[in-house]
Amino acid sequence: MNTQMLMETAKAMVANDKGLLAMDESNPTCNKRFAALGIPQTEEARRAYRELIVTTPGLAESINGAILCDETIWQCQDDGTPFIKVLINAGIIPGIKVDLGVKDMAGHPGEKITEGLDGLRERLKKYAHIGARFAKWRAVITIGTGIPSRGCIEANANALARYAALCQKVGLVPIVEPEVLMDGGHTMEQCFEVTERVLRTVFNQLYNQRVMPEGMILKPNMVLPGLTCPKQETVEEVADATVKCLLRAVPAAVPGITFLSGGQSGELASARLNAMNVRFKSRSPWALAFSFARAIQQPALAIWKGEAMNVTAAQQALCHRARCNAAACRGEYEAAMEGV
Ligand code: 5MM
Repeated sequence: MNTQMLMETAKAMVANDKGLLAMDESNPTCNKRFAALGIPQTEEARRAYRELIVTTPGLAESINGAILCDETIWQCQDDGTPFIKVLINAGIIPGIKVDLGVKDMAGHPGEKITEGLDGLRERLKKYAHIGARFAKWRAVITIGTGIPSRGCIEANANALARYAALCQKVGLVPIVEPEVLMDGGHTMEQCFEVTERVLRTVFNQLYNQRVMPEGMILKPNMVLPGLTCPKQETVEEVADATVKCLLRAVPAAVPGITFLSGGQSGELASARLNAMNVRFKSRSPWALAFSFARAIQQPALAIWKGEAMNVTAAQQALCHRARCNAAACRGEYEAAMEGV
């Protein structure tokens, strides 16, 4: 394991108050987003959309790294240049989503387990060989009646830790993504309790599997009330609860925390991340940054609609959301930035 290289890559992923762009939707997820906007669900449409993203002028001013999926990492832009090379030339570190998706967990009604450990070490070597510098694996935890169960949390945490250990062995920085879903009517307090329990279990497992915390990135959910909970806390209350929960469970040796957006609107995700940095940046042990997919991409996708003539406007929208989130990493985002 090249510990120095892992530490340098992890630091670079959250350096200079910038974050990560998640563009790693699996084909079914990408197709779902396309279908909602009437965009054809073809390999060529997905390639054209990803070309729009990676060729966005100025993206590297706000984004340190981009997470690709397996289909995208082997694709090229129109002139034949591989996307991975386009990103590296732009100064953006390429990474790869390596889990094989979530499946119903046997014996655990309503709960999910992430698959993809079989054959992972060979796949990781191939990705590292073509230039990927980090990887990502997502586990999904649902809050509901009697769930999450201990069995579900422990199995997912163990898979995350085994994935992370394999990544570090081949020199890839693992992004560890345990997502407590926003769906449901649970309170913010319930989300806090579950998120703390999940993170403590994940870091125990990471320790057991000898994962070096300095050479990884955590991608958690923010601590939020469920989408249908009648009480929706303020931006500041969410920021306080999220950082309090992370301070309890995440070692200070981890260089960066890059949040997922999980279905929040772009504006709310930026505002909440901003509030965390306004209130805690000077005393936070880790960089507090972003690794959003929908909260960066959604406006651009809605403008593009699969039409070549909309590419420039869509790229401007993408760049705008990326800039808003970089401003949030500095604690300088304000609502007035929207609508510009
Ligand atoms: C939670 O999803 C991750 C962050 O995206 P949002 O900011 O939109 O919540 C995202 O990286 C996700 O893991 C990928 O989109 C891949 O998901 P699928 O389900 O397509 O594998």
